[in-house]
Amino acid sequence: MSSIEQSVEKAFTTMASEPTKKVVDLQRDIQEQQAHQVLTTDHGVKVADTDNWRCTESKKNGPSLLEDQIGREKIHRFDHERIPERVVHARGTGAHGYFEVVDDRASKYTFAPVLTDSSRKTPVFVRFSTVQGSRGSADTVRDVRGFAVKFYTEEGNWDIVGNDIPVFFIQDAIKFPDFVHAVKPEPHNDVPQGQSAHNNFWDFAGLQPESAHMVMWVMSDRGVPRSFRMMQGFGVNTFTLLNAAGERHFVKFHFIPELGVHSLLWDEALKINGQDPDFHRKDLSEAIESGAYPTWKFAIQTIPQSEEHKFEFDILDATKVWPQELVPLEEIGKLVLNRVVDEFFPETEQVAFCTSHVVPGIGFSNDPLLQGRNFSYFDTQISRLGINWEELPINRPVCPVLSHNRDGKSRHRIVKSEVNYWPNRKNIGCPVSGEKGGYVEYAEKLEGIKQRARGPKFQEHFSQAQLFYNSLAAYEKAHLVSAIGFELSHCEDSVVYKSYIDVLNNIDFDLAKAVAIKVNGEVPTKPGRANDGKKSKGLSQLDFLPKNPTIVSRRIAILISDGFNAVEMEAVRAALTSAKAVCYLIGPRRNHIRPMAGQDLVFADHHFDSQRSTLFDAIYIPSGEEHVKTLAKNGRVVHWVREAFGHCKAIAAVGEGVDFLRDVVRLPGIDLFVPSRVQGSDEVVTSYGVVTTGKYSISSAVTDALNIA
Ligand code: HDD
Repeated sequence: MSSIEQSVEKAFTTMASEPTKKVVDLQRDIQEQQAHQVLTTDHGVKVADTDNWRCTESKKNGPSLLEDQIGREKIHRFDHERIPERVVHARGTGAHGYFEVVDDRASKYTFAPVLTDSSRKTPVFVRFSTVQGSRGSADTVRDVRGFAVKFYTEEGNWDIVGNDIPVFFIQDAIKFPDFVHAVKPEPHNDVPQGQSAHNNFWDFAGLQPESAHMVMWVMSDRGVPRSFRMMQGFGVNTFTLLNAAGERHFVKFHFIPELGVHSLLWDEALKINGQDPDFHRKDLSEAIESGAYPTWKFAIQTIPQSEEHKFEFDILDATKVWPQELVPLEEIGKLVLNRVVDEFFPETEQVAFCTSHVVPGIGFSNDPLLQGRNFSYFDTQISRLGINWEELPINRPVCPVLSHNRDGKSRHRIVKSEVNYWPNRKNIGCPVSGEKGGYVEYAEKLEGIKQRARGPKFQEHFSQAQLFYNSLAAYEKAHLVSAIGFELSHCEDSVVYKSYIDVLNNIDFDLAKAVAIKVNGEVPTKPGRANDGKKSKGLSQLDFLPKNPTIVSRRIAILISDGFNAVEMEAVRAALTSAKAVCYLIGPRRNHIRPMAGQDLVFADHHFDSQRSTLFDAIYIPSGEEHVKTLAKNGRVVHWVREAFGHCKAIAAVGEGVDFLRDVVRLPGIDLFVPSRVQGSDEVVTSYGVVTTGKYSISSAVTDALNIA
């Protein structure tokens, strides 16, 4: 065994925090650059001057010479740095991690060791993305989020190319180019970027009512996640599992975040787009680097082959969920992300997923969306990365690869063999039976007429859109009305915004009326379709509040200025930090801030103008008379606190900080809730937006820190 193979072998059996087999595999290609290392050309010759193009008589401004091969190489390489961005999901970020089986009950359904062998730790690479915007667009736009997982299994790579929403806009892959053209910037002016609030998207959605269910999800709070770490992931399409007895089940894949499912408010999302367009990608890497590893439960829903037709909806229709009441979730695994990439381009940009990449024990269904996807992904990688894209370090499997496929542009692998075909006299690269691990497709009986048509159950588009709407909490419904109202208000063609009201009226009469009033639509006088009042579990985000709410990795701003109480602040900060929240001191300048007399200087991490309340989950205002007077005179700080209050964030204040808070947020109709008293006389005031926004109060950590009775 070579030393690389030995380290690869070792890595596969190591513990959670140690590198996975894939991470070790990538070491072959990683070049650690050292300080004072010498610059060379790409052909390895040391470079003497990288700043001046060779020219004649430089002092007299002579022309640059074509002969300068060092200058030419530098420009050649630069000219070709960009590759085509992904036609959708161009904006994204990724991380490494692993997948583990926590319950081997899936062996009832599949013989795939990745889903059944609890002794395995399968390396994964996950890429999260937005759909509509280009590579440079902002993170917190209203959009679907991609949730693509590459499992580097011992049986080959398996990709779940999913989203944070369990259904899709269309039922048949042949509609994908129409849908994408409609949602992307319009052809005549290339507007808008990173949003669906425009004529063409809503025009298409109105005329293609199968999108109604997915539109409801994207317009709900799901469209503006607080973090990639706080979203669900869904395989969306119906796949199949095959067990050792040769029995087949239909399956849907789910990832459920341990932190719960949380969203931004739309106002926050809009502002963060400008304040920090990289908000989500930074959030992911900061969490991983601080050891707060994002973790998801992995669950499956299964339906035996014999029960395919037992449901009101078609289980192969990607615009439908399988309600949990009918098909319960079974938790079988855990996904953990524990390592950021070393270099963005070769890893996150060059990673390429294919729904067609499955391993023995996992297969496809006749879901017409999936069938088309199975063609599209491989195809798009050829134009994005070239035919040998599977040899790129991030894409190559960790198990042995031997095929008779050869050549093509940018072939990396060097294969030492006299034969590249089958059958051959040396028996190299021979196919093997299913018993020996060969991928054998399920033998499925088919009969019928070849035609361009969809099954009868594919014709019904509104019942599950209604189920979703009915299952939302009142505040979630209100957010949804505002979101559709926002989007339709950005459509200038009245045909578009007026006609979508008809679609909404097929979902819910009150919803249609509320939106129509907002956007100048025709207010309906009777429901387009009765609302049957049915609800289902697992659709509202409130169903995903974690059992043990946590402030781990939550960002907390501590507002300080000269004369603040540093001793008290340090006590609170220590409590918050030990609860693994991330605290930032925000002051009038990024420099030393002078606390109360006798206390040591404290260095502020940022100044009030450089950050905004929207970038934090909670605020804490320490005590200190002079400090509070300074804060009160600063309009930016007053805005900070009012804005945080308006966004229902947890706000803690102590001593004079409480008076300041009262003055600042004393708005008509809003009463502050004063939950408890600090031992002695100081009060802690917390505004509770917890339930309505899914944000957690920092009050328990503050309570502990200040030893509140
Ligand atoms: Fe797709 C990318 C998810 C339908 C064609 N898709 C892409 C990515 C995700 C999804 C997460 C980004 C992968 C990455 O990070 O590199 N797509 C979905 C889901 C769908 C779906 C959940 C519905 C169930 N997609 C879909 C259809 C087609 C495509 C029906 C075409 C017929 N998707 C593509 C693509 C992309 C892509 C054009 C662009 C970049 C890429 O594949 O690698 O081929």
